[in-house]
Amino acid sequence: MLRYLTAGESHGPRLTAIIEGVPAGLSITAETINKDLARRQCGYGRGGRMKIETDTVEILSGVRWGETLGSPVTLCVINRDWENWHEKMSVDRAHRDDSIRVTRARPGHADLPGAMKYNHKDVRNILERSSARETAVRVAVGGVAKCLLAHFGITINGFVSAIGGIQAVRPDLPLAHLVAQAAGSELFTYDPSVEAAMKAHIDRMKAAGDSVGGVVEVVASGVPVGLGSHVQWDRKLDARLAMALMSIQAIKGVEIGCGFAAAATPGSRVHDQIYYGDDGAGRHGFHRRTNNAGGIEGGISNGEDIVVRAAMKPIPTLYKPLPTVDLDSKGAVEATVERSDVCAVPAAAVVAEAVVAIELASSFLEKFGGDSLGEIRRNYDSYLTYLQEF
Ligand code: EPS
Repeated sequence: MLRYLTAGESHGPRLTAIIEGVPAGLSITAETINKDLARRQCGYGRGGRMKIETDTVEILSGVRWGETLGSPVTLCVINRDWENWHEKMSVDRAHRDDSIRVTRARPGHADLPGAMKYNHKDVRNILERSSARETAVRVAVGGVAKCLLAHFGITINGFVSAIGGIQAVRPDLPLAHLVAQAAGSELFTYDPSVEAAMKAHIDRMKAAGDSVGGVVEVVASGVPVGLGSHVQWDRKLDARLAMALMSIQAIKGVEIGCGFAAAATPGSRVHDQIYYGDDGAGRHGFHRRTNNAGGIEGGISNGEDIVVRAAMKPIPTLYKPLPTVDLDSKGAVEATVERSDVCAVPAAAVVAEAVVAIELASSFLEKFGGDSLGEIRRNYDSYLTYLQEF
């Protein structure tokens, strides 16, 4: 099983993650991880911070001569903006300056509940850690997970499926086509017909000093039958994926497969019928011709693509701020305006890919676990042989 922690403030010197459970013998390079870090920085609707940063990962432990050792892997992403925050974010008491306290909590942000919980009279002490800047290093952790999964033919791809109520329709085309389409889209969407309308909506919201949410979709392909388990609540794969997705800043809803639509559809049209034989896509055995379950039944992967979606609320920092209450005076004021993005939904698609990859890699190691890649390969191959005979 993989486990990891992240540390770091948005305007501190760097973000750090320690991952434990990465098997020995896995090839990891910073270049592979950096491609995802660069994707996370893109997307229509991003703000000024992304012009300052060029996120790259530094691997500080657990890798020697390009391969993992089996020991904890430490990853680090530098915050270039730290240059502008040395004193304001200093660890040194001598730099304390109460005149720069933030006291006008933004509705929808962690500002007020965080300040009340941790007894801070400066909201910056909360917003620095609750910032979605933290997702940069989570994407780096996801990069390691993706490397592991790729060895076993598992790919993870994220898309934007809605922006501010404008719904993309997933074309009935092979996954590779959708991936290529999204890669060429500033909104990471697979539906070119709605892209102009989505951008126009973001522009309108920006002009109005407002912000925009949306929906991201992640498709994991090549996942074998049998990850997760029905036997205990915290071993269910869908439950784990939901928690991972929900842990991304600003995510307010998660669905697996047809999700909420299943509640309004008769069972005869929700449940994916089971067939045996050639599936027409080069696989032989049990398969389905529909995938309303999103690749998971009873908390167990069923061999179909895993399809999950997450709803992102609009970012709480509004350039036309909402009414709030000042922490000191308790008087009505306008919320603080921190530099922010109008829309970070495309970035959230990359982050969602990362957290799905981490959960799948963790479940994969739980099932086929071994200390080295070779040992996992032997376990996996013998499982595939067993499945063929099932
Ligand atoms: C982000 C960095 C942040 C924001 C955004 C995401 O940078 P800064 O606060 O310096 O502008 O752009 O974070 C938020 C929207 C938020 O509410 O915290 C990033 O690296 O993704």
